[in-house]
Amino acid sequence: MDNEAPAERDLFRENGYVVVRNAIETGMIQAVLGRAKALVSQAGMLHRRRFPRQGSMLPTSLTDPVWADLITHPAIIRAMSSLGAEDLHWLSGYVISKPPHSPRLWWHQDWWAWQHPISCALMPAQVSVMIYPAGAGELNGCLRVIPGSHRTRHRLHDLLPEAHGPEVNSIPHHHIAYATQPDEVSVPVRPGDIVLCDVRLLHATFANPSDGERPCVTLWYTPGYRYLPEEFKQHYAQHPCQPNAAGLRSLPPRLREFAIPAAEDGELISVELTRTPGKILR
Ligand SMILES: O=C(O)CCC(=O)C(=O)O
Repeated sequence: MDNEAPAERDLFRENGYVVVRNAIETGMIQAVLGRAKALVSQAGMLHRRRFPRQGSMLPTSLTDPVWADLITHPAIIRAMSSLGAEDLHWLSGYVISKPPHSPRLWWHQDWWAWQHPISCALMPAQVSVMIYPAGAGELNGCLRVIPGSHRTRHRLHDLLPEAHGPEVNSIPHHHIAYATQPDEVSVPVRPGDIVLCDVRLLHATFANPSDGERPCVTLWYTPGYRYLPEEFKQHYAQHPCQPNAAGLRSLPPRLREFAIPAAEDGELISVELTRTPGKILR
């Protein structure tokens, strides 16, 4: 992997995503699949109906042994360092289980501070790692991405509703937010593969017309915590997936170092949430 690092990094910088094949061993993938299925089976109908296209948004945490092993998995850390991560911390993570017979997920990107100059950095403030423990293909809802859209304006940027905003689930099915794009690339994966995505990348999924769930675990990391502006550090420290102060103290040191350090006492600086890129993205 070390010899490949520059190639991985160049691909990630250019396309906004990279796939690492066979990164996670079968035993770990089986544990992840079991844990994801258990969480989904416990989730009530109300939760699942809130996410008709994703299927669920069930939080993971560093205090759960399976999630802790996945979050700190050596293959993920290696992949992140090959992209240039210098001070890696885990932000959050969710089980997103796309239900049988569910429609496409809309095109969106997940960055939330487009007003800030950090939005133009070569290395994003956040990188997601997506693991599909049962695999995923075009016939059961795998990922679609628009390479390069993390740093270059795309016509969709001016046409999409706010990602994860209140109206996004009620856009009509013929809206461009679901449409096949001439420059899209599909990302089929096998169970041990991992997909690393720049938070700014436009992505969507195929529909899942199959009879089975298509589980995904999305883990969010910040690759350069020490370089983040103070208000971003404070924002991340308050994320509900992060352990509280007592939980943080109870973690073994190898896990604690992956958490976001608790915010220091003092004035809290608020961060504006701007989910749609303005002129900053050319
Ligand atoms: O389900 C997937 O494969 C991706 C989900 C996603 O992009 C999201 O929920 O923001």
